[in-house]
Amino acid sequence: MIIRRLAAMAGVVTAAALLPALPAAAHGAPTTPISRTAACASGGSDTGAAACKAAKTANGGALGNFDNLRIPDVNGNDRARVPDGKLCSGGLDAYRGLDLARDDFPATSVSSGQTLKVKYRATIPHAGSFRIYLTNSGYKATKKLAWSDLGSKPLAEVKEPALHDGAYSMTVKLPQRTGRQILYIVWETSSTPDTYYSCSDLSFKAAAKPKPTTKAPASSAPASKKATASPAAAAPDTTTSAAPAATTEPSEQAQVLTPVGDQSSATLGHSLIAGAAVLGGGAVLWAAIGGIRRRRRQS
Ligand SMILES: [Cu+2]
Repeated sequence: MIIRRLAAMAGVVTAAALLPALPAAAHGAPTTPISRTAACASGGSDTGAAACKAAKTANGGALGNFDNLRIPDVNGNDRARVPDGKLCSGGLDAYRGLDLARDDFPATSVSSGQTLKVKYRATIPHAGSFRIYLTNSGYKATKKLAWSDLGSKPLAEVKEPALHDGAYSMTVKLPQRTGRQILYIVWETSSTPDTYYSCSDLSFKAAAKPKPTTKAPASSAPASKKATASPAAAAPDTTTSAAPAATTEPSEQAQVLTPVGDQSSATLGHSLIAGAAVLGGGAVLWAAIGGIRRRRRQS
């Protein structure tokens, strides 16, 4: 009898140990400007971009969950833990396709000097701080991202930003850049051991050309307006390498993403949720085993 009870208990403990791997393992990633994880990885907005398809192929199938690119116990030593050339994947196998050196990952169109809104979707909020880096002007999208591309200091450091509608909101002023760049965001949480990494591709608009100094006569104003309007509007767009479909509207992105337990409070870490899952699962299993044993005794 004692042996049977012990065996049943062992079964519950084993099953409970497997449970945390199932749900509730979801945390966060930037949706504005859209990150490679949010654009390409599982549970993201599934943009279907060619770069995302290539990333999945390079990964040998599906990528990991968009909000789960994290490494435990980094404690601020990002450069020691994340290898050069693997910054976008954090060096994690499940995301290695995101390291591809391509200039057509879904990108956000920005301007030099712009104050950029950053929305970091928190499927499970955690206390912590963000370090936001931008690639140097010498960065080339044809090379895999390395730490030397980012400079020694982040563009911005934000501690405990406000959480609005399931996303941390921050702003960062963009310096002078041209063409393709990457906003590299590190989220070091303090309520869990994890640090999260992400690459958001940016496409800087070409600087506005100085207006031609020749003034048209006043009488021809309506005609010249029409003539200059369309070429001027079309010209800057062609300088970005992203296809029009690839540049994404931030507000739409957030809605497409599938939230997982996004209403949990900041203090309620995923470890607590996992713990609850273990207890709940254990109770269900215990009841089930009890039922089987009772039935066996009756027969
Ligand atoms: Cu988490």
